[in-house]
Amino acid sequence: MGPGQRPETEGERDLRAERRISGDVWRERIEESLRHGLEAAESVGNREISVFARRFAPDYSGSDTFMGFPFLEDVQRVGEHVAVVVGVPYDTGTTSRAGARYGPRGIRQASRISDGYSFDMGVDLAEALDIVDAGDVFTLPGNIEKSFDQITAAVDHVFGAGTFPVILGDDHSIGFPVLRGLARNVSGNIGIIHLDRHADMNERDYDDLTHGTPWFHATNIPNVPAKNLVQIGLGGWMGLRESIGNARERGTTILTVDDVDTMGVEKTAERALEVAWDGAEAVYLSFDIDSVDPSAAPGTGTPEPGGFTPREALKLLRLVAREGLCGMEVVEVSPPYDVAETTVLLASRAVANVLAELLLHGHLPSRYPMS
Ligand SMILES: [Mn+2]
Repeated sequence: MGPGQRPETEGERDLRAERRISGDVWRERIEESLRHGLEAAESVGNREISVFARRFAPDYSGSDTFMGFPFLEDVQRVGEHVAVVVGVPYDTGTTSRAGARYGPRGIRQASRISDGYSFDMGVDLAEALDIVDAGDVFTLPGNIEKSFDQITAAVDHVFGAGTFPVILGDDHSIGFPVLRGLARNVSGNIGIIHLDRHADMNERDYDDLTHGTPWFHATNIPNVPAKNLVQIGLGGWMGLRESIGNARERGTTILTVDDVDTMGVEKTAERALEVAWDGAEAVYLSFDIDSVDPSAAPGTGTPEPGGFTPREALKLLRLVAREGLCGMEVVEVSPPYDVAETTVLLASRAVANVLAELLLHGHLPSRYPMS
């Protein structure tokens, strides 16, 4: 209860939560910056600032890892960490507006405006989570199959080492090679929670694999059954009919934006979790930024008016993360079409929300007590 007899507000709870954050990681970041970056000029009163910006750097400086998390130079050592950010700069799978190859760079840059603390979630990601940024997968813009092999190898490596992968995309074609990398390391079935305006379930798009084809091929993997694929936010005027036919035939679960309106975000999340976890051992989250309305997320390859508000999407992402996830991706972020960093900022917040929710519910280990 709050002061007097009324129920405690979220704000009051969050004020208490902040006290549990240790600050150890922040101090280490400062010490390392001072060791490597020289002590600041005498006139600078704040002695935590160094001459050369190192790990403690202002958000406008050039150092670009996600939220300023440590860069992992040697990916052989990824297994020493709980979670890892992996960029996939790639857009050869786009069929309309290209530019998603700049997605990872844009998301990282926008993420730097935060150093990892959220008041209303009561979580400091930098303090709580042992997470590193491994940089980008080396993709080959001229060849989709070779790029897919590179992506599968990267996901297989980090997930096989026991580290939670956060994939910054890229166009949605990577859904298939990412699942291929995960599926090798899971003995049971993997469910997929997929937020999108499009079904992305063609066998071929034009004549090739594109960002319209990932789930057709992913659900051909024996332990990635279509019955555990739930697709949320579909609608508008760009859904390829072949995809819809394939979704019907294979028995995926589709919830439109109107369904979410009618059911509410909480019931939608419940339904999504039921479907994705039905007999599954793990669940993967695929967040296509175009599931959010283009007024709030204009920087994307195939915008479709009528999508979620950022508040709906962020809440839905939190709710579906509560039962745990084996990894996540944010895709279709195309900075060249963005306006005032709206889209890249939202993408970075989506990642942060999911990571914080996983920590709060004990699905990723925290370095300080969450309650
Ligand atoms: Mn889409």
